[in-house]
Amino acid sequence: MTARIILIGAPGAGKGTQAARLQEKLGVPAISTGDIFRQNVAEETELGVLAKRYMDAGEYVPDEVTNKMVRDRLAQPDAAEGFLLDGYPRTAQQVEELDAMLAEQGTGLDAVVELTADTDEVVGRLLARAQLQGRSDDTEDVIRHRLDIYAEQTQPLTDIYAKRGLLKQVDGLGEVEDVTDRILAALGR
Ligand code: B4P
Repeated sequence: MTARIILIGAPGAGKGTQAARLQEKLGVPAISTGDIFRQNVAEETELGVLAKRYMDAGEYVPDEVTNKMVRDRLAQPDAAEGFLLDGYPRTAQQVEELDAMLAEQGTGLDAVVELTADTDEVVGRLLARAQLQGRSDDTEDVIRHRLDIYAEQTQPLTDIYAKRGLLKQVDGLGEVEDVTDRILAALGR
C-alpha cells in the first residue's frame, strides 16, 4: 500500500521521534528537512553554510532553498512509492510547491498528521534534548522564537489540509510507543 504522509507539529511535538518509528511500520522513507539541513551543516556544504545561519537563529530556511532540496529528495527512487515528510511543508508557499511536485508525478497526499502538545511540554522536551545533544537551536530563547514562528507560519497550514479532508489530529503526549499506536490508528493501519 502506498503512503504519502505529512507529519506536522510544533518543535518538540515528536515529529522526528515518530517519523523514525513509522517509516518501518509504513514501509516508506522518513524524509526530515531538519535532518537533511543538519547533515549539510555537519559536512559544511554550501547549503549547510547557508542553512546554519537561519537554524541557529530559530528562523526558517528560505522557501526557494528548502523547496529545491525537497524536490531533489522526492525524485530519488526510494520515494517513488511513498514517503513520510517530517518538517515539510512549513509555509504556505511550501504547500503550493509540494502540491506542484505531486501533481507533476500524478500523485497526491494520503494524509496529514498533526501531532499536538502544549507549550510547556515541548519547551521541557527541547531543553532536555539540549542537555543530551547540545543542538545549537535548543536554547530557551531560540526555542521560544521557533514556537512563535510555528504559530505564525506553520499552524495555519493545518486549516488548509483540514479543508481538503486530509487532517488527522493526534495527541502527542504520553509514551512514545502509545503516540505511534495512535498515529497508526488515525491512519487506519
Ligand atoms: P526540525 O529538525 O524539524 O526540528 P524540530 O521542529 O525541533 O523537531 P524535531 O523533529 O527535531 O523534534 P521532535 O519533536 O521529534 O527543524 C529544525 C530547523 O530546521 C527549523 O527550526 C528550521 O530552521 C529548519 N527547517 C526544517 N524544515 C524546514 C522547512 N520545511 N522550511 C524551512 N526551514 C526548515 O523531538 C523533540 C524532543 O522530544 C526529542 O528529544 C525527543 O526525544 C522528545 N520526545 C519526542 N516524543 C516524546 C514523548 N512522547 N515524550 C517525551 N519526550 C518526547
